[in-house]
Amino acid sequence: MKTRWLLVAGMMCGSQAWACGELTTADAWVRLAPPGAAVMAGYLTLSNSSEQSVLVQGASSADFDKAELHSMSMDGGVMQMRKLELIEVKVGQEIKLAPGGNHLMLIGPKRSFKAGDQIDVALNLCEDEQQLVKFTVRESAP
Ligand SMILES: [Cu+2]
Repeated sequence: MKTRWLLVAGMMCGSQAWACGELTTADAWVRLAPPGAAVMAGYLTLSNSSEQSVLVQGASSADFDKAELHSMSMDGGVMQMRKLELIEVKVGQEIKLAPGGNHLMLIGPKRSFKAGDQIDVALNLCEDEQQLVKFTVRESAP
């Protein structure tokens, strides 16, 4: 009995990994930061018009030491940021990462940026898929 359950669980995991949906991204931008800033914040709109939900499990960029998904909230008048392990984009759902809310935290820039520069970011989706998104460096939201 126990063996059979393990087998079923294994098959379900397998089909889930295979059935990762696709994301459409829009308005991907990174806020221009003063020279020497340790972090930069990226924003974009994620929408899922596929047949399967999509888990965004983090991100990476060759231009930064690391990238994390963060939430932002007011806690007793103090702005708090927390690392999110994942963001789920359900079928038909649109999720905006925007100033004051969820964002992509780009940590440890490896070069300097000016407005108009492009930053390539790979979003880690589902088990082991990646989607490349081009962010534009801007002084304010598009
Ligand atoms: Cu952050």
